[in-house]
Amino acid sequence: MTVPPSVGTIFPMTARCLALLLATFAAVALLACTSTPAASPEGGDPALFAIEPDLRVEIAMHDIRFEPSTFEVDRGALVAIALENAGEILHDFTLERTDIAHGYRIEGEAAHHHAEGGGPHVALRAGQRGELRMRFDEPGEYVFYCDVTGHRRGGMTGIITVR
Ligand SMILES: [Cu+2]
Repeated sequence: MTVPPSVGTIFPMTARCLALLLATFAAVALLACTSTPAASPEGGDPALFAIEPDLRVEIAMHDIRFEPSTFEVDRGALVAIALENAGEILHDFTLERTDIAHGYRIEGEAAHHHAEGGGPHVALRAGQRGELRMRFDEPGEYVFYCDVTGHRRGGMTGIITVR
């Protein structure tokens, strides 16, 4: 003879399952929020956009090279680099040195999130434009490159000479 389960034994189990289910949904929702932060179309120091740059340079990103890949700038000058992704795939302009004063603005939706505290880095989708402003306080040669996998090794790199 089988004993039918009483209401008392069914309900606690259902409540526990429901609680577990809700907790799982909450965890998934939280994970979705933390893993995809809102990508900002601008970053760095906004004060660098409140003043006129001393030098303007236009750099096109092709598949896979920068054109031009070198330019010179005076120490202490504010340089504005107008970037355009003229290629078919995602590219970025990344400065090797991460301690350089900079600010950027991207037209349209940002390709991805830019890490807080990182150096100059502007990622652009095909056809997208952006502007990166930087000021170099020390003379020397500063390497920039595209951080998309394989691009730097493939020759997508350049040098800024600060006099
Ligand atoms: Cu690239």
